[in-house]
Order: sequence, then C-alpha cells, then structure tokens
Amino acid sequence: MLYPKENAARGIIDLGGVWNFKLGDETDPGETCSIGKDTEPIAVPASYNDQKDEPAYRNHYGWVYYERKVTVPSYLKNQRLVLRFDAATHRAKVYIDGVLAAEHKGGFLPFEIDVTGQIEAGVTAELVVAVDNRVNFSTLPIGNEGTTPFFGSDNPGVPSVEAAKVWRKPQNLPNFDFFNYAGLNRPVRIYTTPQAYIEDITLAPDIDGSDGIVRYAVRTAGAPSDREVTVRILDAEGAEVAAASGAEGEITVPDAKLWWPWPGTPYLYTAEVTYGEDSYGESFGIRTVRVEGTSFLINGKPFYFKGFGKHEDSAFRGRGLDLCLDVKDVNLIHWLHANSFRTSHYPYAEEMYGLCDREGIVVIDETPAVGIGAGEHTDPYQTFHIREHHEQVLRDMIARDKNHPCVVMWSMGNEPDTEHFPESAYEYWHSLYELTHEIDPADRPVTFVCCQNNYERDLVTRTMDVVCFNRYYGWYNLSGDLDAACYGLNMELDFWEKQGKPVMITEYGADAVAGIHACVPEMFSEEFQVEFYRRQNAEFDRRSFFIGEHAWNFADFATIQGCMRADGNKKGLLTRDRRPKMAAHYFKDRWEKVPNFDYK
Ligand code: BDP
Repeated sequence: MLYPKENAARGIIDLGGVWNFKLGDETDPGETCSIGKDTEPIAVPASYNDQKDEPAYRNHYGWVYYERKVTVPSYLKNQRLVLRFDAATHRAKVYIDGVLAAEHKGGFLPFEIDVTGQIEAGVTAELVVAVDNRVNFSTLPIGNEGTTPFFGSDNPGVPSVEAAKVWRKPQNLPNFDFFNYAGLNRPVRIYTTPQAYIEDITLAPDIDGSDGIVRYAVRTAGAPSDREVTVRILDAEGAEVAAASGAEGEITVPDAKLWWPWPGTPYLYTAEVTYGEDSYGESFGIRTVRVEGTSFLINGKPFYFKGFGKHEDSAFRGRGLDLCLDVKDVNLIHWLHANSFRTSHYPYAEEMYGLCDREGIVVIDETPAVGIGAGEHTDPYQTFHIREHHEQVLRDMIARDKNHPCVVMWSMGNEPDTEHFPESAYEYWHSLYELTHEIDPADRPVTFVCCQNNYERDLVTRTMDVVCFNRYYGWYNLSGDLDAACYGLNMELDFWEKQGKPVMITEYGADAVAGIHACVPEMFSEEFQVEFYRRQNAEFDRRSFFIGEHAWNFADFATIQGCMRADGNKKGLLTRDRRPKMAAHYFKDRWEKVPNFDYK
C-alpha cells in the first residue's frame, strides 16, 4: 500500500485539525451517522483520552464519534479521490453524508476508501467516523473478558465473575501493559490520483558483486492495461542510474551504494514509476538481510542489535502521531549510539519508518498480537477468535512496510502462551511463520517474542529464524538479587546455545523512578537500573551466538492503573519527557564501544 505523496500527478488534502466529538455510551452500537449539535472539540491526529481531564474520556469504553465537513476543491473534478485513515484505534465505521462507506477492524494499520462517487469535488460533504476502543478475545491486542486473571479467584477479597457483573461497569481490561489510547491516532487525508493509477509498487533488493539487483512489480488499476509502466531508478542526487519498462521485472543498478545502519551511510534510491498520467516515487535501499548459523547478516556482515523496545506514547497526545517527538527520538537513538528498535507492540506510524530509512536505524516490525494467553487452564488458541484477523494484520503490515530498508525482521507478536499449551502454540505460530515468509516479497527473517519461564516446554521459539526472548531476572523473579539473576540467566543461555540459532534479548529491564538514588543499589533506584544492565550485559558479552540487546524500554510510558505501576511503567532509559536517567548515560558509553558489525 502506497503512502500518500504529492507530486505533479497527485494531491493531498490533509484533514488534520480540530474536529467535533462525542462519546457514545456503553450500549451504543456505533451506528450514529450524524452527531448533532452538542459536540466537543477534539484534535486529530491524537488519542482522545487525555485531551480532556475527565474519567469519561480517560476511561471511555465503546464507541466515540468524530465529525467534520469536507470540501474537495472543484478544480479536482476529474480526479480519483481516496479517503485514507492511517490508523483508527481499534475499530471504525465511516459515514459520508449519512451513508456507511466502510468498516475497518484493527487499530494500527491504514485503510482507505475510494470516495470518487461519494464525495463530489466542489460539494461539501459531512464525514462522521465512529471509533470503538474495546479490546477482547477477538481483537489484537487482546482484552480480558472477565473470566481471566482479575476475576474468579479463590481469594475472598476478589469478587466472583457473577458478583462482578452486578457492580462492575463494563470496561476495558487490557491483557497488555500499555495504556489503551484510542481514536484517530494518525493522519486522515484525502489524496487524489488520475483515473488510471498506480495501485502498488513492490521492490525487493539484492546484491550481486558490486551491483544492486531490484526485483520489482507494479500494480495498476482504473483503465485498460494498454498503458505502459516505466520505472527509473534515481540516485540520491536525482540522477538516473537504471531504467526498465513493464509491470514487473528485474533492474540492475551498477556499482550500487548500499544502505548501511548509522553511523554507516543509509543510502537511498528512488524508484520513479509512471503509468499513463500517474507517477509515484518510492524510496528504497539496496541491502540484504539473512540469517546464517548463529549470525544475523546485513549486507553479508554479522550485525549486533543495540537498542530497545519503544512505544508510541507521550503526554497529551497519547498514541497520536507527533513528528517532533519522532525526530527527537531518532536523534536520541543516535545520541545513545543505539542502532535499532522493535516496534513493540504494534506497527508504528509510517512516518517513523521513513525517518529510520533516512537515518539508518534498524527496525524489527511487530504486529499488535500481544496478550495471547489466559493462564494455565485456558488454551488461548482454542478460546480466542483471532486467527483470521492475525493473518490479515500480517498481510496488511507487510503490504505497508515491505519496501522499507530499515525493516530487517518481522515479529509476529509478543509474549504469547507457548508454555501451557505447547502443541497448540506450535500449530498456531509455526503456520503463521510460514505464511509470513510466503507473503514478504523480500523474504526477511521472521520471529516472535517469547516470554515463558519454562523455556524447555516451549516448542515454537526454537524454530524461529532468530530466538527473541524477554526476561526479567532480578526484577519480576529473583527480585533485587543480581547474583541469582545472572545464575538463572546463564542457565537459560546454556539452553539457547544448544539450539544453534542466533539469539537476542528483546526485553530486559528494571523500573527506576527518575531522581531516586541509593549508594547501595536497590530496586527502583537509578543505580539499581544501571547495575541490573551492567551485570547482565557482561553475561551476554561472553556468548558468541548472542546477537543483540534491546533494553525495555526506551522511555517511561503510560499504562493501566495497578499496584505495580506508579504513574505508568518506569523502565525507560529516559523519562516520558525524554530526560536521561543514569542508565541512558551508561548505555551511551557502552554502545559507543560496541560496533554494529563483527562484535562477536
Ligand atoms: C513484558 C511486556 C511489556 C511490559 C514489560 C514490563 O512485553 O509489554 O511492559 O513486560 O512488565 O512482559 O515492564
């Protein structure tokens, strides 16, 4: 799916701004197609939750309504018009002049509607978007449905499920550790194309000696296919270095400049595609990614991942796109001498991938499949209704992100149950693994992120291209005891070593409340957080198959309330407003000395 771009053939009308807004009540079916007069202002793009300091906004459950008028200028009369939502979290119904134009499920990937017949250039239309924030057993991420961990325990202090129904208002019970920010989190735009248009471009790069090879495919629509597709490859200065014609083929770029992670040069080319009156410039990099033995190779060289899991999370906007924050984060990633991050726990806004392409930051791209687990008595693979949706999300994520050189690996999900129902888990995840390989035109490595205390029972993780595991030795287990933590960690590393795969840690960390200091490092102090990382990194450094360390988390972030969360999750190396804790300085020093390539 192409990102909206302006050029000589295409225009964009950005629908960002202040819209009219109304909360639905919990019985609302999301079918209101005209929201009347008593509305409140709401900024788009942004989550609605923190835009007004009311529990009704913050803790809303169910549908909300966004409304605005849209006028496409009459000089665009003969153009094709496409209404694009970059993300509506988690479910949306779009009404144009009172008529349902589209429905979409999934809160972190774009969808678009060809509105050429519905919105007429020069005529004002009324746009209403209903957005539902509910998470449950059929959504990704997963929400609890009242039967699992919070309810039904033997503890007399915790009411039974039946009792809870009487007093508890319907509410979201996320089975994940980030605040359920919702709404129109990313841009809403109308873009135009000529009537015959380029629908999609796929670019799969390879290297042959000093040349670059680009396999390409262009999908067109809207006219008889007698028009010709042409592709010109432009270098970073805009000079043509290769060309081809036809809807698919292979292009050789002589003496190609490769895309390298920062501080190498992340060189970008542009594939300038034309079809009739339409044209589109897709930027891409020439680089290869491959797993060989226990190494992860970028351009044939063993790469070491230095970085973190992140979140899209900030004050006021919640999960709303903030380009200033994205640029600042990229600059902080450079400042830390990190080279990579995982889009935990959902695909991020497309603008961030564009920045990472340009700035040479390596990305592990993750779906929103987080929370697939319901304790030892319930097999989530039998109970949750997610399979079809999960496949769709994988297809949509790859369709959106396939041409980004920054994306080096797909993560199908985070911390599912693989321990209590190992066979079910294997059947589920391994078939998705095969599907992911099949869908990706560039066939990148595929993984998912495991977190099971009994790693020997888990049958799936060892079959992934890269073993990615999250562990909290010294925090959630063996709390505060770093000697015991290192002992436990080493036992586990011995186990993974035998699998003969590249292994990386995708989460490890300790909460540290900025400003709490201790001479003897104890939990929640900044000193403990540093000590936690210093001790465990020393163990990783002794293992040749160990290909990367991703700290949890880049910055502090908002979560649901709970007795383990004081104003959110405090495992950030930076505070939520991006001030460094001691651990940020520690990693900056360490990572400056750890090279991207041939570290082991
Ligand atoms: C991991 C989860 C992550 C949490 C983290 C934590 O993958 O989303 O935020 O634990 O507890 O299990 O800090």
